[in-house]
Amino acid sequence: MEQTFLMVKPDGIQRNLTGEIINRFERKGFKLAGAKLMQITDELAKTHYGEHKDKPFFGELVEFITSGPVLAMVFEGENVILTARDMMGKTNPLEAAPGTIRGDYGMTVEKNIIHGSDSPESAEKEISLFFNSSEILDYSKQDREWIY
Ligand code: DAT
Ligand code: MG
Repeated sequence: MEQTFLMVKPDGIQRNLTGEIINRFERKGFKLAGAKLMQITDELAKTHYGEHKDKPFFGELVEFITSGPVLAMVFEGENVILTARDMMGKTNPLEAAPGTIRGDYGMTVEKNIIHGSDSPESAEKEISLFFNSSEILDYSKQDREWIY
């Protein structure tokens, strides 16, 4: 089953949106396969956001993502990568549709609450960057037959 990497950013944690965010993905029907609260190091932040290293906002992005704890998560389900991106909404919360996480709770592109992998390649890379294989759990869940 497809897996994606999702992360509640420091602003989401500080604003008490963690439970709300987990709730949305759980209720949709996705299955939590891994989760941990962590303080991202400067090195991990730079690797994770490597594709943006030449952008003018890179420094501030690294500073922000390391400014407090984040909740790193792996969610699993059919088409979870693209569906989770849709549920997050556009990068700029002011352009994100109501009903999406960023559309409902965000105001600025710098503090946009959540990260999510944007492709199968980035999902695989990001999951292995943040999690050891022993931290991703393969378990049966009784609701599956009512979801699929
Ligand atoms: P996304 O997080 O939707 O995948 P992205 O990969 O283009 O967006 O950018 C990564 C993060 O960088 C984004 O969540 C917030 C920040 N960012 C993007 N564009 C920005 C901009 N123009 N100014 C400031 N921060 C920006
Ligand atoms: Mg991105």
